[in-house]
Amino acid sequence: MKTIYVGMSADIVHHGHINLINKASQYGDVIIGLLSDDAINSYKRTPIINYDNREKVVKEMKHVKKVIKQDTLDYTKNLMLIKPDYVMHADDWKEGPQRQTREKVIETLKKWNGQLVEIPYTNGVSTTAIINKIINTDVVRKSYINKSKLLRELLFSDKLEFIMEAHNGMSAKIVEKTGFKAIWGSGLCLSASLGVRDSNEASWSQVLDQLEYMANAVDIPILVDGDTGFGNFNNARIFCRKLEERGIGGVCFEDKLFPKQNSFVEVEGGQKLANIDEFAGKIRACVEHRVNPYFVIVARLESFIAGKGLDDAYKRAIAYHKAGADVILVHSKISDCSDIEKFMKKWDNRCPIVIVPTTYGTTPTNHFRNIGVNNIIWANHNLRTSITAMEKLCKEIYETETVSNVQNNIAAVKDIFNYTKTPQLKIDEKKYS
Ligand code: SPV
Ligand code: MG
Repeated sequence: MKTIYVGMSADIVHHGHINLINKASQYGDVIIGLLSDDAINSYKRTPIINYDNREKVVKEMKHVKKVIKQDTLDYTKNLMLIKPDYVMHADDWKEGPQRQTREKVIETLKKWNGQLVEIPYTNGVSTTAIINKIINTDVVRKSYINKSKLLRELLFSDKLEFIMEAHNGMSAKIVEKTGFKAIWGSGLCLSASLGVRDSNEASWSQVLDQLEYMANAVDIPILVDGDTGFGNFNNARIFCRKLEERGIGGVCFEDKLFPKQNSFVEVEGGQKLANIDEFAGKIRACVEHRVNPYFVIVARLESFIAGKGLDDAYKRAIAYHKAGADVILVHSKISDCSDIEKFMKKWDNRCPIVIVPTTYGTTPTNHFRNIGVNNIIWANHNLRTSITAMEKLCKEIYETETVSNVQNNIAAVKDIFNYTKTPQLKIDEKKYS
Protein backbone atom coordinates (compact mmCIF):
# COMPACT_ATOMS: atom_id res chain seq x y z
CA MET A 1 0.00 0.00 0.00
CA LYS A 2 1.30 3.45 -0.87
CA THR A 3 1.49 6.20 1.74
CA ILE A 4 0.49 9.83 1.56
CA TYR A 5 1.64 12.52 4.01
CA VAL A 6 -0.62 15.46 4.86
CA GLY A 7 0.67 18.27 7.07
CA MET A 8 -1.93 20.22 9.02
CA SER A 9 -2.64 22.19 12.21
CA ALA A 10 -6.23 20.93 12.69
CA ASP A 11 -6.77 23.59 15.32
CA ILE A 12 -10.49 23.94 14.66
CA VAL A 13 -11.46 21.03 12.42
CA HIS A 14 -13.76 21.92 9.49
CA HIS A 15 -14.91 20.44 6.19
CA GLY A 16 -11.72 21.68 4.47
CA HIS A 17 -9.78 19.10 6.52
CA ILE A 18 -12.30 16.37 5.69
CA ASN A 19 -12.08 17.15 1.95
CA LEU A 20 -8.31 16.97 2.11
CA ILE A 21 -8.19 13.66 4.01
CA ASN A 22 -10.86 12.06 1.80
CA LYS A 23 -8.92 13.00 -1.31
CA ALA A 24 -5.64 11.83 0.24
CA SER A 25 -7.11 8.42 1.08
CA GLN A 26 -7.55 7.77 -2.65
CA TYR A 27 -3.74 7.69 -2.98
CA GLY A 28 -2.86 5.40 -0.07
CA ASP A 29 -2.57 5.19 3.71
CA VAL A 30 -2.96 8.66 5.17
CA ILE A 31 -0.28 9.84 7.59
CA ILE A 32 -1.01 13.19 9.20
CA GLY A 33 1.96 15.41 10.08
CA LEU A 34 0.30 17.36 12.88
CA LEU A 35 2.03 20.68 13.55
CA SER A 36 3.28 21.11 17.10
CA ASP A 37 2.09 24.07 19.19
CA ASP A 38 5.44 25.80 18.62
CA ALA A 39 5.26 25.30 14.88
CA ILE A 40 1.80 26.92 14.76
CA ASN A 41 2.91 29.68 17.08
CA SER A 42 5.85 30.47 14.82
CA TYR A 43 3.67 31.53 11.89
CA LYS A 44 0.12 32.27 13.06
CA ARG A 45 -0.88 32.42 16.69
CA THR A 46 -1.00 30.23 19.74
CA PRO A 47 -3.26 27.31 18.83
CA ILE A 48 -6.74 27.38 20.34
CA ILE A 49 -6.45 23.67 21.15
CA ASN A 50 -3.16 22.19 22.36
CA TYR A 51 -1.25 19.43 20.57
CA ASP A 52 -2.39 16.50 22.72
CA ASN A 53 -6.04 17.34 22.24
CA ARG A 54 -5.68 18.08 18.52
CA GLU A 55 -3.95 14.70 18.17
CA LYS A 56 -6.87 12.97 19.92
CA VAL A 57 -9.32 14.45 17.40
CA VAL A 58 -7.27 13.74 14.29
CA LYS A 59 -6.49 10.15 15.33
CA GLU A 60 -10.23 9.43 15.42
CA MET A 61 -10.85 10.74 11.91
CA LYS A 62 -11.88 8.35 9.16
CA HIS A 63 -9.04 7.31 6.80
CA VAL A 64 -6.28 8.53 9.14
CA LYS A 65 -3.82 5.66 9.62
CA LYS A 66 -1.25 7.46 11.72
CA VAL A 67 -0.50 10.84 13.27
CA ILE A 68 3.04 12.06 13.77
CA LYS A 69 4.20 15.32 15.24
CA GLN A 70 5.72 17.87 12.86
CA ASP A 71 7.89 20.14 15.00
CA THR A 72 8.55 22.82 12.41
CA LEU A 73 6.84 24.31 9.36
CA ASP A 74 9.54 22.55 7.38
CA TYR A 75 8.50 19.03 6.36
CA THR A 76 11.99 17.67 5.65
CA LYS A 77 12.66 15.81 8.92
CA ASN A 78 9.38 13.89 8.82
CA LEU A 79 9.53 13.21 5.09
CA MET A 80 13.04 11.76 5.41
CA LEU A 81 11.77 9.54 8.22
CA ILE A 82 8.69 8.21 6.45
CA LYS A 83 9.61 8.56 2.78
CA PRO A 84 5.95 8.75 1.69
CA ASP A 85 4.97 8.15 -1.93
CA TYR A 86 2.93 11.33 -1.91
CA VAL A 87 2.53 14.59 -0.04
CA MET A 88 -0.82 16.32 -0.35
CA HIS A 89 -1.41 20.02 0.23
CA ALA A 90 -3.92 22.66 -0.85
CA ASP A 91 -2.59 24.78 -3.71
CA ASP A 92 -2.61 28.02 -1.68
CA TRP A 93 1.04 27.71 -0.68
CA LYS A 94 2.55 28.42 -4.08
CA GLU A 95 2.93 32.07 -3.10
CA GLY A 96 3.46 33.79 0.25
CA PRO A 97 5.26 32.66 3.41
CA GLN A 98 4.89 28.92 2.68
CA ARG A 99 6.44 29.08 -0.81
CA GLN A 100 9.88 27.99 0.38
CA THR A 101 8.42 25.14 2.42
CA ARG A 102 6.70 23.89 -0.74
CA GLU A 103 9.92 24.06 -2.76
CA LYS A 104 11.76 22.07 -0.08
CA VAL A 105 9.03 19.42 -0.08
CA ILE A 106 9.39 19.01 -3.85
CA GLU A 107 13.20 18.77 -3.56
CA THR A 108 13.00 16.19 -0.76
CA LEU A 109 10.41 14.02 -2.53
CA LYS A 110 12.67 13.84 -5.60
CA LYS A 111 15.09 11.68 -3.56
CA TRP A 112 12.76 8.66 -3.81
CA ASN A 113 10.61 9.76 -6.76
CA GLY A 114 7.84 10.87 -4.45
CA GLN A 115 5.18 13.22 -5.74
CA LEU A 116 3.49 16.37 -4.49
CA VAL A 117 -0.28 16.32 -5.05
CA GLU A 118 -1.98 19.67 -4.83
CA ILE A 119 -5.71 20.14 -4.64
CA PRO A 120 -7.65 23.40 -5.03
CA TYR A 121 -7.82 25.36 -1.79
CA THR A 122 -11.38 25.42 -0.40
CA ASN A 123 -12.02 29.16 -0.29
CA GLY A 124 -13.15 30.76 2.95
CA VAL A 125 -12.59 27.73 5.18
CA SER A 126 -9.64 27.93 7.46
CA THR A 127 -9.33 28.09 11.21
CA THR A 128 -8.17 31.69 10.87
CA ALA A 129 -11.25 32.52 8.73
CA ILE A 130 -13.52 30.97 11.38
CA ILE A 131 -11.84 32.91 14.18
CA ASN A 132 -12.04 36.12 12.15
CA LYS A 133 -15.73 35.58 11.49
CA ILE A 134 -16.37 35.32 15.22
CA ILE A 135 -14.16 38.30 16.03
CA ASN A 136 -15.52 40.55 13.27
CA THR A 137 -18.98 40.50 14.75
CA ASP A 138 -17.66 42.50 17.69
CA VAL A 139 -15.94 45.74 16.70
CA VAL A 140 -14.32 46.48 20.07
CA ARG A 141 -13.08 42.96 20.49
CA LYS A 142 -11.76 42.95 16.94
CA SER A 143 -9.63 46.04 17.54
CA TYR A 144 -8.31 44.54 20.79
CA ILE A 145 -7.44 41.26 19.13
CA ASN A 146 -5.82 43.08 16.24
CA LYS A 147 -3.52 44.87 18.64
CA SER A 148 -2.29 41.56 20.03
CA LYS A 149 -1.92 40.30 16.49
CA LEU A 150 0.22 43.31 15.59
CA LEU A 151 2.38 42.83 18.68
CA ARG A 152 2.78 39.13 17.95
CA GLU A 153 3.80 39.84 14.36
CA LEU A 154 6.33 42.40 15.56
CA LEU A 155 7.87 40.09 18.16
CA PHE A 156 8.04 37.21 15.68
CA SER A 157 9.32 39.38 12.81
CA ASP A 158 12.42 38.04 11.09
CA LYS A 159 14.18 41.38 11.41
CA LEU A 160 15.26 43.32 14.48
CA GLU A 161 12.35 45.41 15.81
CA PHE A 162 12.10 48.14 18.43
CA ILE A 163 9.65 48.87 21.23
CA MET A 164 9.61 52.27 22.92
CA GLU A 165 8.66 53.14 26.47
CA ALA A 166 5.63 55.26 27.36
CA HIS A 167 4.07 55.91 30.75
CA ASN A 168 0.83 57.79 30.05
CA GLY A 169 -1.57 58.63 27.23
CA MET A 170 0.44 61.59 25.92
CA SER A 171 3.81 59.81 25.82
CA ALA A 172 2.05 56.87 24.14
CA LYS A 173 0.74 59.23 21.45
CA ILE A 174 4.23 60.65 20.90
CA VAL A 175 5.73 57.16 20.57
CA GLU A 176 3.11 56.27 17.98
CA LYS A 177 3.48 59.53 16.03
CA THR A 178 7.24 59.00 15.79
CA GLY A 179 6.69 55.73 13.96
CA PHE A 180 7.36 53.07 16.60
CA LYS A 181 5.26 49.98 16.09
CA ALA A 182 4.76 49.09 19.76
CA ILE A 183 4.95 50.55 23.26
CA TRP A 184 6.66 49.23 26.38
CA GLY A 185 4.40 49.94 29.36
CA SER A 186 7.34 50.19 31.72
CA GLY A 187 6.71 49.37 35.38
CA LEU A 188 9.53 51.70 36.41
CA CYS A 189 8.18 54.62 34.41
CA LEU A 190 4.50 54.08 35.16
CA SER A 191 5.36 54.05 38.88
CA ALA A 192 7.69 57.02 38.60
CA SER A 193 5.12 59.05 36.71
CA LEU A 194 2.84 58.50 39.71
CA GLY A 195 5.70 59.55 41.97
CA VAL A 196 6.15 56.14 43.59
CA ARG A 197 8.84 53.45 43.65
CA ASP A 198 9.14 50.56 41.26
CA SER A 199 8.40 48.18 44.15
CA ASN A 200 4.76 47.38 43.46
CA GLU A 201 3.73 50.48 45.37
CA ALA A 202 1.18 51.17 42.65
CA SER A 203 -1.49 48.48 42.86
CA TRP A 204 -2.35 46.39 39.84
CA SER A 205 -5.64 48.21 39.37
CA GLN A 206 -3.88 51.60 39.46
CA VAL A 207 -1.45 50.36 36.82
CA LEU A 208 -4.40 49.09 34.81
CA ASP A 209 -6.09 52.50 34.88
CA GLN A 210 -2.95 54.14 33.48
CA LEU A 211 -2.69 51.47 30.82
CA GLU A 212 -6.29 51.93 29.78
CA TYR A 213 -5.65 55.60 28.99
CA MET A 214 -2.55 54.62 27.04
CA ALA A 215 -4.29 51.89 25.05
CA ASN A 216 -7.20 54.19 24.20
CA ALA A 217 -4.81 56.89 23.06
CA VAL A 218 -3.10 54.88 20.32
CA ASP A 219 -3.63 52.27 17.62
CA ILE A 220 -0.29 50.53 18.17
CA PRO A 221 -0.08 47.69 20.70
CA ILE A 222 1.31 47.88 24.22
CA LEU A 223 3.51 45.24 25.79
CA VAL A 224 2.93 45.68 29.50
CA ASP A 225 5.62 45.18 32.09
CA GLY A 226 3.58 42.99 34.45
CA ASP A 227 6.41 42.75 37.03
CA THR A 228 6.01 39.45 38.89
CA GLY A 229 2.27 39.23 38.22
CA PHE A 230 1.22 40.87 41.51
CA GLY A 231 1.26 37.60 43.45
CA ASN A 232 0.94 33.96 42.54
CA PHE A 233 -0.35 32.23 39.38
CA ASN A 234 -3.90 33.25 40.23
CA ASN A 235 -3.17 36.97 40.58
CA ALA A 236 -1.10 36.86 37.39
CA ARG A 237 -3.82 35.21 35.32
CA ILE A 238 -6.49 37.60 36.62
CA PHE A 239 -4.20 40.52 35.71
CA CYS A 240 -3.76 39.03 32.23
CA ARG A 241 -7.51 38.77 31.71
CA LYS A 242 -7.96 42.41 32.77
CA LEU A 243 -5.27 43.44 30.30
CA GLU A 244 -6.99 41.51 27.54
CA GLU A 245 -10.27 43.24 28.39
CA ARG A 246 -8.63 46.63 28.01
CA GLY A 247 -7.03 45.99 24.64
CA ILE A 248 -3.44 45.52 25.78
CA GLY A 249 -1.34 43.56 23.27
CA GLY A 250 0.61 41.40 25.70
CA VAL A 251 2.35 41.14 29.03
CA CYS A 252 5.81 40.37 30.32
CA PHE A 253 6.31 38.67 33.68
CA GLU A 254 9.68 38.46 35.44
CA ASP A 255 10.85 35.58 37.61
CA LYS A 256 11.40 37.50 40.85
CA LEU A 257 9.30 37.63 44.01
CA PHE A 258 6.40 39.90 44.96
CA PRO A 259 6.82 42.71 45.94
CA LYS A 260 9.47 43.19 43.30
CA GLN A 261 12.43 45.54 43.34
CA ASN A 262 13.61 47.27 40.20
CA SER A 263 16.36 45.20 38.60
CA PHE A 264 18.88 48.03 38.88
CA VAL A 265 18.37 48.46 42.64
CA GLU A 266 21.15 46.90 44.69
CA VAL A 267 19.59 44.40 47.10
CA GLU A 268 21.59 43.02 50.01
CA GLY A 269 22.45 39.40 49.24
CA GLY A 270 21.26 39.87 45.64
CA GLN A 271 17.80 39.89 44.05
CA LYS A 272 15.79 36.78 44.91
CA LEU A 273 14.45 34.67 42.08
CA ALA A 274 11.23 32.70 41.96
CA ASN A 275 11.39 28.93 42.05
CA ILE A 276 11.56 27.71 38.44
CA ASP A 277 8.55 25.39 38.67
CA GLU A 278 6.48 27.96 40.48
CA PHE A 279 7.19 30.59 37.81
CA ALA A 280 6.64 28.10 34.98
CA GLY A 281 3.27 27.29 36.60
CA LYS A 282 2.45 31.00 36.64
CA ILE A 283 3.18 31.27 32.91
CA ARG A 284 1.18 28.11 32.20
CA ALA A 285 -1.82 29.43 34.15
CA CYS A 286 -1.76 32.68 32.13
CA VAL A 287 -1.40 30.82 28.83
CA GLU A 288 -4.26 28.45 29.62
CA HIS A 289 -6.48 31.23 30.95
CA ARG A 290 -6.04 33.52 27.94
CA VAL A 291 -9.09 34.01 25.75
CA ASN A 292 -7.52 36.10 22.99
CA PRO A 293 -5.32 33.57 21.17
CA TYR A 294 -3.01 36.36 19.96
CA PHE A 295 -2.41 37.91 23.41
CA VAL A 296 1.35 37.68 23.91
CA ILE A 297 2.92 36.30 27.08
CA VAL A 298 6.60 37.07 27.56
CA ALA A 299 8.72 35.45 30.27
CA ARG A 300 11.59 37.55 31.56
CA LEU A 301 14.79 36.04 32.92
CA GLU A 302 16.34 37.76 35.90
CA SER A 303 19.16 35.23 36.28
CA PHE A 304 21.88 37.66 35.19
CA ILE A 305 20.38 40.39 37.40
CA ALA A 306 20.54 38.02 40.40
CA GLY A 307 24.13 36.97 39.55
CA LYS A 308 23.09 33.40 38.73
CA GLY A 309 24.74 33.23 35.32
CA LEU A 310 24.18 31.58 31.99
CA ASP A 311 23.27 28.02 32.99
CA ASP A 312 20.51 29.22 35.26
CA ALA A 313 19.22 31.62 32.60
CA TYR A 314 19.23 28.93 29.93
CA LYS A 315 17.52 26.35 32.14
CA ARG A 316 14.82 28.84 33.02
CA ALA A 317 14.34 29.95 29.41
CA ILE A 318 13.71 26.35 28.35
CA ALA A 319 11.28 25.76 31.24
CA TYR A 320 9.32 28.97 30.63
CA HIS A 321 9.13 28.39 26.91
CA LYS A 322 7.92 24.85 27.55
CA ALA A 323 5.27 26.28 29.88
CA GLY A 324 3.93 28.28 26.93
CA ALA A 325 5.73 31.63 26.97
CA ASP A 326 5.67 33.03 23.45
CA VAL A 327 8.84 35.05 23.82
CA ILE A 328 11.76 35.26 26.27
CA LEU A 329 13.17 38.55 27.57
CA VAL A 330 16.77 38.32 28.78
CA HIS A 331 17.63 41.06 31.25
CA SER A 332 21.11 42.22 32.20
CA LYS A 333 22.47 45.13 34.22
CA ILE A 334 26.15 45.14 33.31
CA SER A 335 27.73 47.84 31.17
CA ASP A 336 28.56 45.62 28.22
CA CYS A 337 26.54 43.10 26.27
CA SER A 338 28.49 39.98 27.27
CA ASP A 339 25.55 38.41 29.20
CA ILE A 340 23.39 38.75 26.10
CA GLU A 341 26.14 37.45 23.80
CA LYS A 342 26.65 34.37 25.97
CA PHE A 343 22.94 33.68 26.06
CA MET A 344 22.44 34.12 22.32
CA LYS A 345 25.31 31.75 21.59
CA LYS A 346 23.65 29.01 23.60
CA TRP A 347 20.05 29.73 22.58
CA ASP A 348 18.77 27.51 19.79
CA ASN A 349 16.16 29.88 18.46
CA ARG A 350 13.15 28.14 20.04
CA CYS A 351 11.37 31.49 20.24
CA PRO A 352 12.16 35.18 19.80
CA ILE A 353 14.46 36.96 22.26
CA VAL A 354 13.93 40.47 23.59
CA ILE A 355 16.57 42.58 25.33
CA VAL A 356 16.60 45.85 27.27
CA PRO A 357 19.89 47.65 26.61
CA THR A 358 19.69 50.31 29.30
CA THR A 359 23.08 49.77 30.95
CA TYR A 360 24.78 48.51 27.78
CA GLY A 361 23.17 51.08 25.49
CA THR A 362 26.46 52.02 23.82
CA THR A 363 26.66 48.65 22.05
CA PRO A 364 25.99 49.31 18.34
CA THR A 365 22.49 48.14 17.46
CA ASN A 366 23.84 46.24 14.48
CA HIS A 367 25.73 43.97 16.84
CA PHE A 368 22.42 42.80 18.37
CA ARG A 369 21.13 42.21 14.86
CA ASN A 370 24.18 40.09 14.07
CA ILE A 371 23.91 37.90 17.15
CA GLY A 372 20.24 37.11 16.47
CA VAL A 373 18.37 39.27 18.97
CA ASN A 374 14.80 39.80 17.72
CA ASN A 375 13.55 42.81 19.65
CA ILE A 376 14.96 45.74 21.58
CA ILE A 377 13.05 47.63 24.24
CA TRP A 378 14.14 51.21 24.89
CA ALA A 379 12.73 50.96 28.38
CA ASN A 380 12.79 54.32 30.16
CA HIS A 381 14.11 57.04 27.91
CA ASN A 382 10.90 59.02 27.48
CA LEU A 383 10.43 59.40 31.20
CA ARG A 384 14.09 60.30 31.67
CA THR A 385 14.05 62.95 28.97
CA SER A 386 10.90 64.49 30.43
CA ILE A 387 12.56 64.72 33.85
CA THR A 388 15.57 66.52 32.36
CA ALA A 389 13.36 68.88 30.35
CA MET A 390 11.08 69.69 33.28
CA GLU A 391 13.97 70.22 35.69
CA LYS A 392 15.59 72.67 33.30
CA LEU A 393 12.36 74.52 32.60
CA CYS A 394 11.33 74.79 36.24
CA LYS A 395 14.73 76.13 37.22
CA GLU A 396 14.64 78.73 34.45
CA ILE A 397 11.16 80.00 35.33
CA TYR A 398 11.86 79.89 39.07
CA GLU A 399 15.02 81.92 38.72
CA THR A 400 13.86 84.45 36.13
CA GLU A 401 10.28 84.86 37.36
CA THR A 402 9.08 84.90 33.76
CA VAL A 403 8.17 82.46 31.00
CA SER A 404 9.30 84.80 28.23
CA ASN A 405 12.61 82.99 27.71
CA VAL A 406 11.08 79.57 27.39
CA GLN A 407 7.72 79.86 25.73
CA ASN A 408 9.05 79.58 22.18
CA ASN A 409 11.16 76.54 22.94
CA ILE A 410 8.42 74.30 24.25
CA ALA A 411 5.33 72.67 22.76
CA ALA A 412 2.54 75.13 22.04
CA VAL A 413 -0.85 74.83 23.71
CA LYS A 414 -2.13 74.13 20.20
CA ASP A 415 0.11 71.05 20.08
CA ILE A 416 -1.68 69.73 23.14
CA PHE A 417 -5.02 70.31 21.43
CA ASN A 418 -3.82 68.49 18.35
CA TYR A 419 -2.53 65.49 20.27
CA THR A 420 -5.79 65.21 22.17
CA LYS A 421 -7.90 65.74 19.01
CA THR A 422 -9.64 68.71 20.58
CA PRO A 423 -10.71 70.23 17.20
CA GLN A 424 -12.72 67.07 16.55
CA LEU A 425 -14.93 67.93 19.51
CA LYS A 426 -16.02 71.17 17.77
CA ILE A 427 -17.07 69.13 14.74
CA ASP A 428 -18.93 66.64 16.92
CA GLU A 429 -20.67 69.46 18.81
CA LYS A 430 -22.11 70.74 15.51
CA LYS A 431 -23.28 67.29 14.70
CA TYR A 432 -24.81 66.31 18.03
CA SER A 433 -25.87 69.42 19.94
C1 SPV B 1 10.91 48.62 33.38
O1 SPV B 1 11.00 49.40 32.44
O2 SPV B 1 10.16 48.79 34.34
C2 SPV B 1 11.72 47.40 33.40
C3 SPV B 1 13.00 47.44 32.79
O3 SPV B 1 11.34 46.46 34.01
S1 SPV B 1 14.12 47.82 33.97
O4 SPV B 1 13.68 48.94 34.73
O5 SPV B 1 15.30 48.08 33.20
O6 SPV B 1 14.32 46.66 34.82
MG1 MG C 1 9.86 46.84 35.32
